[in-house]
Amino acid sequence: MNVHAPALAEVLPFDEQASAFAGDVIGNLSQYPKRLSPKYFYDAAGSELFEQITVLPEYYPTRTELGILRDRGDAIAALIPKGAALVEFGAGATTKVRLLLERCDVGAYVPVDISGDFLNAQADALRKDFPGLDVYPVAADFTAPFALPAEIDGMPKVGFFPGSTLGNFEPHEASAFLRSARAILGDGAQLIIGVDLEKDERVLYDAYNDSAGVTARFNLNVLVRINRELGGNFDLSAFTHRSIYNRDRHRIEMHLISRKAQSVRVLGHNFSFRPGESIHTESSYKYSLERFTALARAADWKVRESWTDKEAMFSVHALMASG
Ligand code: AVJ
Repeated sequence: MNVHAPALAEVLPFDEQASAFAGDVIGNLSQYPKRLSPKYFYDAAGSELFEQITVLPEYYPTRTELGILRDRGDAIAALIPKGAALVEFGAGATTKVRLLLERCDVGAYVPVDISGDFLNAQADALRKDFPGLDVYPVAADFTAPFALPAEIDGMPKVGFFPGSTLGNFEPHEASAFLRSARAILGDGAQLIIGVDLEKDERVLYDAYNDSAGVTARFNLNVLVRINRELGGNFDLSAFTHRSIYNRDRHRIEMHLISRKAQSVRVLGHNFSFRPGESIHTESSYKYSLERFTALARAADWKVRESWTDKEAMFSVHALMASG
């Protein structure tokens, strides 16, 4: 469902990103069950909360993936051809890519992210620490097709997609993303990708229900953002954070549960909630090595090498374009 421009013009300096956000929110809250896309968690406050999540004792993915990139960094870097263009899908903190850049001789680094401001700050920091590295930031939503900068034409391409962001996609979207990355990077490309693994349910549960309540604030922040950017009137105290592991679908689900019967207005639309009704705000799929390999193959990638930590909590894969 699309929001009409005149309805938005009253509340917002109208631009494309705001309009996509508005359209998604109105459309997704109009459905049953209600949902919101996890890509909207990451405004400035949400990105800061996510950084806090990554260092929580219960949240194992970030530190485990960093451990793999450190311990196996030389083997991973050895797969990256000299002079390759390293294209990072969704560039957050630069900690992970630095582990690769320190170990290989790339021709260019291309961070792709929806948030342009963040990208430029990050590009400047990298240029300072890696003098001589050509950085070509691309401000784009990497879940849709985008063009690579002409400067990297002719360089071998290596994609980098850490953080198990793939887990946020529904299986059909994950497969579409892998295909689109394959098309964007082209023949002969590689993709280094971090994927969170299925494991003990208690460990999964705790990682998304931390005792300090940071994940709850992260989840609720999307309502704060709707209130601010779309003139919504969500009462934060009337919603509770809940994460559950859905075993049949191999995924953590985050929800915001309405504590009471209530009605909320966003951009002139009314949304009513029953007591206990949920907004499904995120799915975080957990893969087995077999299911990930099958997914990659179906999207014309071949698994060249895979690495996990000792306890097989998290995995990093080097894929090669096939087909
Ligand atoms: C950034 C999508 C990998 O799913 O673990 C962390 C986001 N959500 N805690 C994840 C998140 C709640 C995270 N990803």
